[in-house]
Amino acid sequence: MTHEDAPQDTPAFLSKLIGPRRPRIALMGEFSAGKSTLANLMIGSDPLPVQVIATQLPPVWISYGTAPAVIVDLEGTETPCDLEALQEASPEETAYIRIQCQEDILKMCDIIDMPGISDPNMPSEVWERILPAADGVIWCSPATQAWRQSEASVWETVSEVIREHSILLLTRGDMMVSEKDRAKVLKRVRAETDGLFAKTLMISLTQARDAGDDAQLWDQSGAEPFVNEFLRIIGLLTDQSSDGPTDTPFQALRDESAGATSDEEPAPEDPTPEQSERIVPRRPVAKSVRARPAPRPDPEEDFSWSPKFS
Ligand SMILES: Nc1nc2c(ncn2[C@@H]2O[C@H](COP(=O)(O)OP(=O)(O)OP(=O)(O)O)[C@@H](O)[C@H]2O)c(=O)[nH]1
Ligand SMILES: [Mg+2]
Repeated sequence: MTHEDAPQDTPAFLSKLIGPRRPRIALMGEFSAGKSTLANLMIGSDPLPVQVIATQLPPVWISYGTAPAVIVDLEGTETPCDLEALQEASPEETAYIRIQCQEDILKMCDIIDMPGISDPNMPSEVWERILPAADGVIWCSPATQAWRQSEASVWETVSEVIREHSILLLTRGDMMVSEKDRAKVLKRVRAETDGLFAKTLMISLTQARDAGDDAQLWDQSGAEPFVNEFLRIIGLLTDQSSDGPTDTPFQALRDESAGATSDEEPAPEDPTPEQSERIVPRRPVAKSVRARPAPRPDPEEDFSWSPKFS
């Protein structure tokens, strides 16, 4: 079979995602598992309209920048869209909705908020076709009915390289009756998913969201170990660029950050000048908690971020 005869199963919109880029983390799980609440917790709710977090949409790809929202179709063609009218994006014809905002976490990675894996209103192709674009996944599963067969069978189809950069997050930790129950569920799910995720953790997204300056509630929510693991994975994904082939997107990003010039066009999903900023993961902290040293401190840059928890 010649190269020309090879099956072209990469959707056109994916082939158009070229150029330097940041790591991409997809938020996945069953319907109503907490994906959008997590996206909101990580990014901060201010720049995102209620529609983005409260309704069922095709994948919402959120990256750093100021470009207006667009609907990207399966060919990769972009159509400007009103944030108030995102519902008009037809799941069958939409690859993803692209939203940009200037929140610091988005200087480290793009976040793709996926529809639920067995949402009756969303054909599975809607999330299946964009999954190859992701470098890692945060899989949300409600602790009260954690890790169902339907979730396990989808996860089986995900490549090992993505799994190594993925977290299983048992949400609704606040709904567990006792500490003993929490430990029991965690133990069971960790045994069932052994080797399938970088880490399995329990969290209460609502407590983390509501913690604000309340360090105790933040600790209780289980958000801190999650943030640490998230930063570790982003660090890994960012570091990989130094080991991989020179034409990897991450390598291009590093070259730019080191001051090298590039002939490449800016990535279509992130055409802003901030593109070239060096990615230095720092420990995010709740407002009242003192920052600890960064894993890879860069004295020339004061780049840290503090997720919105209120
Ligand atoms: N008590 C509690 N409620 C939560 C938690 N996480 C999410 N919820 C609630 O669960 C509901 C669904 O959350 P979403 O974030 O919309 O879930 P989703 O996975 O994005 O749902 P779809 O996009 O419709 O598949 C919301 O009412 C959240 O407030 C949690 O940790 N604890
Ligand atoms: Mg959602």
